Amino acid sequence: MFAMRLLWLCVATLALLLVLASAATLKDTPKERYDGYGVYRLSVKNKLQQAVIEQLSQLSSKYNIWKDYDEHSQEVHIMVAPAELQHFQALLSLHAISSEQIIENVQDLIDAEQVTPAADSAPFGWTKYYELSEIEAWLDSILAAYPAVTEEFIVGQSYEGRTIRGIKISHKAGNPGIFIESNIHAREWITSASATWFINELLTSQEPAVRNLAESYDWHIVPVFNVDGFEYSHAKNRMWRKTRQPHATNECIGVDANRNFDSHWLENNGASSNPCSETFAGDVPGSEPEAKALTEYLKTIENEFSVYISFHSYGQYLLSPYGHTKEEFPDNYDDLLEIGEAFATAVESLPYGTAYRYGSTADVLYVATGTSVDWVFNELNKKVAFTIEYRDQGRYGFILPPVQILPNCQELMAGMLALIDKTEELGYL
Ligand code: 0X9
Ligand code: ZN
Repeated sequence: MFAMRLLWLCVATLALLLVLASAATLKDTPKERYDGYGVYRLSVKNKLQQAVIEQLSQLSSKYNIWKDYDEHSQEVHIMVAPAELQHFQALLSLHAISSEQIIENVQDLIDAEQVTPAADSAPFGWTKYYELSEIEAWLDSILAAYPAVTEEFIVGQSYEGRTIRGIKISHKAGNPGIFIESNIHAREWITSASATWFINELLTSQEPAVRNLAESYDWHIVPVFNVDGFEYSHAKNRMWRKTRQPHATNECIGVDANRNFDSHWLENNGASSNPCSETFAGDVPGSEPEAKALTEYLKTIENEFSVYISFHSYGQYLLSPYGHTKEEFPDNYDDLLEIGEAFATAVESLPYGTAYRYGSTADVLYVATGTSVDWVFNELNKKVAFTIEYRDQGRYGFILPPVQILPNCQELMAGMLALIDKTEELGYL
């Protein structure tokens, strides 16, 4: 008996040590640096050029796709390691691919992103970006401050054992529901900054239109969905996109969670089967505990929401289904376009004049399969589901300067008010 207890104690201590050790590794190992890394806008005119870039993007330690090829812009944004530059330039000229440098030194932007106003001593705000623990502490304070109208919900656990948390804001029973999922892509930091701002507005704004938004709908909001990836993007690698689960015997870690859902999974080249690709779909649909947890959770609250929105950056788009094909469009595509137009017009009418394009993902951007939005639309049969791709169009890309957080949030609110108004007018809410 005593020996048994001792054995258990040893096992428990060992497990604790392992957890502590892995937590320590993340903090102790140095951060990935991006000195001299440039980002280039390539103009891609034919299939051969497309194939060359596709090949480059497989060399994941040297090249990183920031924005995939789309037929409208006929552009790719790609980050290149300094040691590769000569080879890269030679390849471009060999294949007559014209290019323009849009970011000279990614590390400079990462450094500048950390410089925040000295006067900003508030515990939480929207003039800087916060880590997961800070966002969670803020969420706790909000839940404590507004107990009558807020409630925490748990989507599930991540691969590394973190809890994926959400907040429900409800002023009365029977309200139609809107679900917001944010930061499924780790490096898209503006998405969780915008989600927390939006939560705060719903709870504190005195504007009649915002009060109406807050009180007439139930909001289910997950500010940071890809918790492992987000933590990793802060602690280790600012440019991390995927989840953190290792796959097979491969050295490349993680899956594009937004390709891992069971809707046209891995069809039509809308994702990659290569574990080193930034759009790796996973070994099977739902291979990622995060994606699996979200689908299970959404099924349990299926009757509690009618609109689904996923926050991303960058590019300035409001994207609707389908992602898997541009040969077909949803039955209610005209309505989705009308909602898109309302959103874009409202955003553009602000003094910033920021232009958003709208339409189906596959038509306006590129074919993407196994996305959360398409799963909700196709499998849960929710008729209004969108992806918002926030600022900008490549000047800063994923490293949107903190001074742009608030302007981006104002655009979100203007767009969201118009989106919900139009959705209601068309009878979906
Ligand atoms: O490729 C993606 O997953 C999204 N773009 S991003 O640059 N943020 O990675 C677009 C996905 C939108 N598509 C659908 N939800 N169908
Ligand atoms: Zn994204």
